[in-house]
Amino acid sequence: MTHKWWQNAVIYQIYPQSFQDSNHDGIGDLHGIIKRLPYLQKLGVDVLWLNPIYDSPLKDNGYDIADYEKILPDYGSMTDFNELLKAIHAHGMKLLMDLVVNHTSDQHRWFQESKQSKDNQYADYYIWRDPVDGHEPNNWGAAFGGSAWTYVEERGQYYLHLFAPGQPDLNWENPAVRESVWEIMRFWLDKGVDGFRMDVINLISKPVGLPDAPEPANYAIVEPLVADGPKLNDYLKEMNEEVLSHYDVMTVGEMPSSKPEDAIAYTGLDSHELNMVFQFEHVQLSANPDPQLGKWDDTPVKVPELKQALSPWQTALDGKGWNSLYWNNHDQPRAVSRFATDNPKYRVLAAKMLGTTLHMMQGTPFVYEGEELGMPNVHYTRLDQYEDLESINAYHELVDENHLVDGPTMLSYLSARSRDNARTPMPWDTSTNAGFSDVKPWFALNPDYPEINAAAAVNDQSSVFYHYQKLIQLRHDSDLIKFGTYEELDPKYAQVFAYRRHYQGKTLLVISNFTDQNVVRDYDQDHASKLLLSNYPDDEGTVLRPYESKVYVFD
Ligand code: TEU
Ligand code: CA
Repeated sequence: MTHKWWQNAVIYQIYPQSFQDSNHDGIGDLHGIIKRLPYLQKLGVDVLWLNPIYDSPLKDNGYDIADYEKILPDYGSMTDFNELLKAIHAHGMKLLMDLVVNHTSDQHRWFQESKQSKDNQYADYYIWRDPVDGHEPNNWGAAFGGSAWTYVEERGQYYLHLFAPGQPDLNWENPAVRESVWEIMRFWLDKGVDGFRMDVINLISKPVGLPDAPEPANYAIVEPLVADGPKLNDYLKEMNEEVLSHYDVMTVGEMPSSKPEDAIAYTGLDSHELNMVFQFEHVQLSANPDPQLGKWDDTPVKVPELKQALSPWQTALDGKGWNSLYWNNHDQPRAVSRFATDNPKYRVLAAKMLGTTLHMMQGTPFVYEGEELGMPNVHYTRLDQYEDLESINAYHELVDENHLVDGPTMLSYLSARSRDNARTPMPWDTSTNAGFSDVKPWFALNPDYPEINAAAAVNDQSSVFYHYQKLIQLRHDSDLIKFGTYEELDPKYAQVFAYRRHYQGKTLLVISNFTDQNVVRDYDQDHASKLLLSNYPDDEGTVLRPYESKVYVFD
């Protein structure tokens, strides 16, 4: 197999609203990103992925796009964008845009026209259905609460929205919709962007007949029913042939509910579809056993389950497709709090341990802003501290309307799982507003910023930042890390995540203690040729100290 540039890459995700304000309005913007490029270059990442920066009413923080070819004025202008792209390239990095085409905003002109009548140019751009016995066409629940259908008087019909009512789903069956999407993609690629992260791209082909889901038919139940639909492979092949194959770019498809076999079909070298997918198995662990509560729970992840969620992807895709690797993004709570600990005594060790565990796997690693500082969850205790519609709607629906859970319990679930944990502004230094802005930020800073911030990390050789810098360097320098096959060790053992990688006669051994206890475990580490990386200054062989993580080479 010929190696591709994105197999050598580490990608850094920027949540533009919360990265860096440059014009004193408390909102991150494109010039702010330009200002921080040297920091990202120092970290050593190759590619930046920006969450949506297009014109939007921001019902879902930009995942509701009103104009795909206009920059949100809060973030800047198209001139600013051109400048940003040039600056990213000048710093030796590449840029991925977020392509959100399962749905648009209801403010997009396609939808504004579509909803007027059944016979306008855009009438079939969305998924419209007649009422059934005066009700919604099926029982599907939407991701952000309520029904997935909203009625529109003018047409006497319902439209489908898997997410919020302000996010109507596009009708991919309509060739004109697909052609419109290809045009948007060419618009950005012709500007020189280096690829796309594709939002919920495995939801674009809906199941034939839109059948009812089993009750409770909430989004957690609906999603696997809609995911990986009958025409998805055809649409992706068409996209590849029409657009992607004409450019040297990379793509990553966000694919909730997908399984390794699906991912091989999408990312296989002969499939001509996408380059990699974001799988969800490891971030959908420890959902609530009560299906009515879906993702809302606060139980910690169990290590054997985590191994079982990650390892099969490593072995199944090896030589057949390609993995993405991530702990964090703008939809997930902070990894150190979720998978390890944010107890101040261990937080730095734990963040490094998680970084090592993931970055030594096969695939393209993604680092989410603040992860390189080991940022923890924000630990809100009141509903009015949240901004995210998913969190706020879920509270009202589950507590106030359906009485499925009491208020304090739901607040504990939100504190563990809310997307807002990841969306607090980036803490740059100890100055007022953490150097993010010189006015009050759009969303409160994590109060721990006087201690956890980028300046402190850059000034401390033993920080999480330098550990990530090292992980990135090691990957760049090593074909064993990039391409080695994966061998899971100790699958049932609850304290330690361990695996080997093999490539051209060399072996890498990765051992991570996920607990705050000393554990003794023998993986033959005493016979290694060398210790490549550790989060402790010395080595005690088979004794693994709290959150200790070590990488050995055998040649
Ligand atoms: O996320 C889709 C997704 O499957 C979930 O992570 C979702 O956000 C939610 O957590 C369901 O419980 C993508 C985007 O990443 C997310 O920010 C958007 O809100 C969503 O699509 C809609 O565009
Ligand atoms: Ca700003």
